Amino acid sequence: FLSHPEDLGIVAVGFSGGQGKAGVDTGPTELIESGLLTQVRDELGYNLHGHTTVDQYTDLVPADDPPHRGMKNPRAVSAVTRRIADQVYEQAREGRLVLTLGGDHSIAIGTLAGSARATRERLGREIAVIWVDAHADINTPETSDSGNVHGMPVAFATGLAKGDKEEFFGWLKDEHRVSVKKLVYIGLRDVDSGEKKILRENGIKAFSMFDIDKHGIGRVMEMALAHIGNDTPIHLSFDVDALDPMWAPSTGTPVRGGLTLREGDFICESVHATGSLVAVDLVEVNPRLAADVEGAARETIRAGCSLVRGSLVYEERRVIERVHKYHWP
Ligand code: HAR
Ligand code: MN
Ligand code: MN
Ligand code: MN
Repeated sequence: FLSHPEDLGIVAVGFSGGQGKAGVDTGPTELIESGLLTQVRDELGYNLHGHTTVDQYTDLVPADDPPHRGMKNPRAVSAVTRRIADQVYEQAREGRLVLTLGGDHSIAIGTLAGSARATRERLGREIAVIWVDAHADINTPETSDSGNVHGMPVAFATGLAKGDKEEFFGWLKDEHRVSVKKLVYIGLRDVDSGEKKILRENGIKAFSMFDIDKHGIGRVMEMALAHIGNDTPIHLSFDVDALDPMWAPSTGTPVRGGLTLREGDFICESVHATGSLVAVDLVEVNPRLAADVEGAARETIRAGCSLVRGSLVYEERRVIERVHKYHWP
């Protein structure tokens, strides 16, 4: 689906307003400073385009941003995700694979909007979404207990939650939306009761940690990709908290009993191997957290880099790459 598979459009999002913990806005800087993008360019052979310096979106964050329908920072998150949607769209419409580095997971409102719109315009196709996360992030403003928008992006992206005014996600139109029928979850283990109801009522495909234990990650990926169907453009949105805190301790809402790093890498590699990947998000890396654990931030960044690399490795280079990646950095 990519007209330039060797070209990568980068969107680096220094934004934390979808949740309450400072520091997740420094995630992309730390990932980039650890060498992620130079590795992607020099070792994986991609040409880099787009926003390789981190955008803080300070011009879009109002001084006063009281809650709306229970959502915290609603104007800021709406305005920032709207900008991200344009940034992703600009890269995706060139036929480039788009890599977005977050930032909290609210930013996926923008990344999905941008890639859904570009894929519709460019190919006349709907994207499928593979959402890898401990959480379902499908609360509506009304079902959310926290009011944190990073727990709501899937609801807005699918239209299960609708914006009202322009400044409260009213800018999201049908062209930005994704279908619940082409959405697949992997790694779930902390889902709110209101979210379980939404998943059930909409027949949304979800592979929890139970399913991964039962079938193994290989079979789960076969089933997940079969659900999407061959020959469908795929947007992979990877929340680093899908990994067990053993591998990714520095994240805002860690949940025990998660994926091993190898299972996470396998998910990314399997999606890449379909040849249908059009966009990847890596979110919720917060280097400020778990500071009491020796090397926590370094290990989390290392894990994040590994996931991104797994999703980008050219097929013909994979065998060599497998040897490389465990010796890097
Ligand atoms: N479900 C809870 C809420 O709505 C927690 C969401 C946590 N989300 C993330 N992203 N860390 O997956 O607030
Ligand atoms: Mn090119
Ligand atoms: Mn998430
Ligand atoms: Mn999560």
